Amino acid sequence: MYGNISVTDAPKAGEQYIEDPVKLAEFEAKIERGEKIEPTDWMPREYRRQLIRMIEQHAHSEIIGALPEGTWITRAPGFKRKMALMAKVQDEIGHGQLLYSAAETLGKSREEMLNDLLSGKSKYSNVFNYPAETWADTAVIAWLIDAAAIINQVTNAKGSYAPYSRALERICTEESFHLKYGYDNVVTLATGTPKQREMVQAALNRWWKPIMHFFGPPDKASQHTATLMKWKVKMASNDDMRQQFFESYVPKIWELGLTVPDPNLRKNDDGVWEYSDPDWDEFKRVINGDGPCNKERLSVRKWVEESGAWVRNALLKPDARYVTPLS
Ligand code: FAQ
Repeated sequence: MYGNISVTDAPKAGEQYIEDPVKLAEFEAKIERGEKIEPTDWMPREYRRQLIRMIEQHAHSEIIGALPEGTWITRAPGFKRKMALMAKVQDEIGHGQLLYSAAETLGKSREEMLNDLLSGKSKYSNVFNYPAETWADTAVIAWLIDAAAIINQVTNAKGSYAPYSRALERICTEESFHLKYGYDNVVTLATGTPKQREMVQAALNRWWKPIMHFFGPPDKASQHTATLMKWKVKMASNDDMRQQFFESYVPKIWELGLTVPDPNLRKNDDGVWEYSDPDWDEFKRVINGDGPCNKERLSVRKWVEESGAWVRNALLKPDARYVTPLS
């Protein structure tokens, strides 16, 4: 359907390319009017490159993001929690599917994207490089990481690239169930036994810093925000989304009698939340492959790719006869 486009049209990072000024002006006027860009419309090479980078990273985050919670399916406390967690993990993989399809409309094949994930060329969200040590960690992930993702995705669903907007709208509907499921788990633990309260507080303490990093570096250090906001791919800056998160979720955390591991976190008279620097050096290490679980996450993904290859090959050759490996 989109076979007339090639990713080779996209410039490499840092490469300067002069676009046709008339086409560029028409494109920017269209974006200014709030119109959407479809895959077959003309677009600047840098717009295409940026979208591939961002949507691909988002897709990888969904499939790698299923892993920390996925490890708890067999250990979920009770049948209902197990069913709900299984459904959530399946949803995350489905989001990956939607997002890879959206990125493919820009001309990069899924195989190429997955190869770039495995080789470390392409990033995925920092948060999924930390372990889910206890059941309470899954509760915090499902409540607060899904909350952070919803803030980002509801905002960017209004963005200019139509296939990404459509995917985000669908994803947000499902994520809002995840958030309710996560909140229910956190409330259960926070209003439970002293041991359960202790577990959920410890989990919140562990996840706070990765969640602060989730929204990306401060605006003054963000490389891509200016370009992405100019073309309405990103509809709010990293700092604005972080502020939105404080505003919506810190009061809810406090309401449950839980605390946030940042003694400087407070809302100033001007309505702006003040917070401590969340160690941006750690953020850089984690997103560049040196977090607590980066190697484990990629090795699981590699194993999945290899062990599922026969299924994909079979699907590509519907007439061939295969014997299902039994061991
Ligand atoms: N993690 O110039 P900026 C989910 C990189 S989905 C890793 O500010 P930008 C669902 C950035 O790529 C979660 N890397 O970048 C779920 C760039 O490096 P590059 C994912 C990060 O693009 C829930 C460099 O730093 N969501 O959670 C991160 O303007 C529960 C400079 O940064 C999305 O991907 C980070 N947190 O803004 C699943 C949403 N932040 O590429 C399972 C779409 C920055 O030049 C369980 N993406 N970097 O090598 C976005 O909205 C944006 O890309 C940002 C970053 C806001 C993430």
